[in-house]
Amino acid sequence: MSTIERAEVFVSSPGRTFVTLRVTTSDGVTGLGDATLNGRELAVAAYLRDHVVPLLIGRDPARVEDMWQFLYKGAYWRRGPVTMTAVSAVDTALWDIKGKVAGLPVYQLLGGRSRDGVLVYGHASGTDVPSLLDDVERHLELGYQAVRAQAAVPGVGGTYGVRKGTIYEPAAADLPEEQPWDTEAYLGFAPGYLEAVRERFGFGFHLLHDVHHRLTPLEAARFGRSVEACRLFWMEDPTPAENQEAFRLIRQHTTTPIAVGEVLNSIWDVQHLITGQLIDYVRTTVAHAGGITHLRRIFDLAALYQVRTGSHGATDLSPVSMAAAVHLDVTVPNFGIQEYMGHAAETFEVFRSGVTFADGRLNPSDAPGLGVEYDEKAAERFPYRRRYLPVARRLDGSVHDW
Ligand code: GCO
Ligand code: MG
Repeated sequence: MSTIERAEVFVSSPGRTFVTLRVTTSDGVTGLGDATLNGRELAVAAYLRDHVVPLLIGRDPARVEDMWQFLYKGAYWRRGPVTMTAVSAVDTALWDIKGKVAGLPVYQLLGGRSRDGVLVYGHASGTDVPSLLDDVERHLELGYQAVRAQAAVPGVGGTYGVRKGTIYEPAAADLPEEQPWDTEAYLGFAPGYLEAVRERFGFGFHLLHDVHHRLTPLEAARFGRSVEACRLFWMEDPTPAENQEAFRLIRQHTTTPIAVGEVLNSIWDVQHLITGQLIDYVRTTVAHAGGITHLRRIFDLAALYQVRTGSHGATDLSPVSMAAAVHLDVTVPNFGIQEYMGHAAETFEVFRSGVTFADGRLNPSDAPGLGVEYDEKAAERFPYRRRYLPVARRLDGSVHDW
């Protein structure tokens, strides 16, 4: 029997920080997992190195489900982003190994294709409305069939979702930047630019918008209603999801679809949102919600309630989890859309991914496993650099949801 011989944790910052797990079997087969938790990367690296890697050695890499149960139930302390990101990395690496051993791409192990490609949405943003419109145009020219639109709110410095360089990356400073937030200014401004996008480019593509947990349920209801004529594909994270009943209030007032889940990490965290039909799209990801094994379970629960998938795919998900996401997305019956922000050029010096983009869709590679390689030597050129997500403060100085 082949056993797990080695598991290594790599931390590097090619463009942004990534934590990568590489598992090697006694037959010399390797598997990769993404263990990146934006701004808390080293906690997951330590969880893996100190508490998980010693448990893997000598075990059967083929027992993917059993390993998930062993790490999840065996820790006693359940759920939470650090634990679940670590479990995800191991699970993803074992699926990669299983595919390589079988000589099949992971999507074939998951039941094969349900669709020809994975619809993605790209990120258009602007420091003002004209630059947002230019960026929407650029995305449409690149072939995107779905575009998220965000513009800086006048007078509100550092609005989330607005790109500074070529790639949007909110974790930009060594210590958290503290940015002002004004809800009334946002509510007075955002519906207008979404209307401007529809006015200029029409309805022949999907339009999305991320509220980034900034509103109260009633404000979110007002926002959702005010943009109904724009026929959004979704409004994302309209209010924080700790109090899930809050979404019922939003729903009672608007038909704008709701997407939630990028910060949630287990089926129990989304159970009420799904079974109560309080959301339309579930945004949990491979990297943060327990790997392919657990995410598939979440998606199956969602299918029972006509909730579709819309996984997080920001720059803080490495090409390893993007590849895993695409393998899963191409198979699930209730797929909705996949976020695709792309990565900086340096990231691809370290990760070689076989995922391809054409006509607004992603496709997994047909190489055995996930089809991603990690270049350890190249990674050494990009030592770890600490970076934190910003913190938002209301005009009176108190902390707001970021
Ligand atoms: C999204 C997100 C991100 C997050 C980031 C936090 O919808 O893609 O909201 O941009 O802010 O992933 O780590
Ligand atoms: Mg978001």
